[in-house]
Amino acid sequence: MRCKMNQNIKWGILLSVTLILGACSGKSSAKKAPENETVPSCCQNVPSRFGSATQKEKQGMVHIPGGTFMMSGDNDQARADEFPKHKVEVSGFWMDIQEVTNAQFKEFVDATGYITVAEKKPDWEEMKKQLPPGTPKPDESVLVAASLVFNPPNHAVNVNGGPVWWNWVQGANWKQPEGPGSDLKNKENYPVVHVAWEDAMAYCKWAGKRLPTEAEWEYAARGGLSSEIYPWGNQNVDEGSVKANSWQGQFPNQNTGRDGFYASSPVKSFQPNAFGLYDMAGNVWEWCADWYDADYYKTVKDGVVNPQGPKTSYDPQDPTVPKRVTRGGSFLCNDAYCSGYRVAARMKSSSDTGLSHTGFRCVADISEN
Ligand SMILES: [Ca+2]
Repeated sequence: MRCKMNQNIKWGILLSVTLILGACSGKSSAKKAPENETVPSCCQNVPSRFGSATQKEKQGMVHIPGGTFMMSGDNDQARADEFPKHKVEVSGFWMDIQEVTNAQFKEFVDATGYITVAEKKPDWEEMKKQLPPGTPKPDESVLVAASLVFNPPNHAVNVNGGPVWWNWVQGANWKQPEGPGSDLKNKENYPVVHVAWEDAMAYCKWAGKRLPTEAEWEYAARGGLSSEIYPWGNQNVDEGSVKANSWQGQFPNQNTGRDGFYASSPVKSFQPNAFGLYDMAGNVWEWCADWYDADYYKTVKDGVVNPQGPKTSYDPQDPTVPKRVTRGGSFLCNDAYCSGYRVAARMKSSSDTGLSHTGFRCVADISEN
């Protein structure tokens, strides 16, 4: 184990971790995870019935006009993986105006019988491929259907000392977001969470859509602005009118609730950006289609058209675990921790990870009309 952490969350973290802004130092010399080696493709696992779902109308989506923009970090909060700044051209596409809600995900599950990753017992043979060689098999009591639930400490902690605020909770999943005993009553319009990347891919395919590329996501989040820090411009998230669902106060033990929400919030609770997109900053992280590679931007040619991301994953903080990009930040973000609500801020998570602050939205190609 690279990180010192509570035994109870150790394996949950191993399955997933990646919220790790500054959590554990990693070895940058590790080899990249070979392409197609460990993470099963979502499309390989999705039964064919999903592919035959009726194409949804563009209801609930907005047309994002194509164009060019300068991708990546705009202020001194930008991290190394956000550079260099480079010109990107993106073709027009449709994008969901909101994060996929519990009600929408229920419609998908009701129609297909789909079972999410968090609802299945982990497969040790697959899991150990993402762990350092020789890692012993955990106790069977840990290898259970579970997901990571935010569990704030009642005292200040070193946010760079490891993500100690996550609990591996048996029975936590999209239907029981806080674990057994919790439900979705009065949360139909909240973003679905505890969905792994492959769950998000399956939903989008069923809906006749797809996950956005990282470039599409950032282009859309900027809402036509140029080199601004947030979807609304440059005013700090904690200044002026409430702009997004983030964490106000001292993370992770004190939340003033200035924005009205301790945890996630109903979609469309805050003003949209200029493209009409809600919650592109804060609320829940959103899966993108791309693999995450900390060095990817260094390999991209200026003026690249519709980049699809790297062919392999590489996270120097966690080099054995292939990861996908997440964007937009969550209700747990604040400037002292991750500032994930910046339009350029990149995050990553392993494909099989479910978390109580991660969801998604879909896009669709114009050509699919
Ligand atoms: Ca909040």
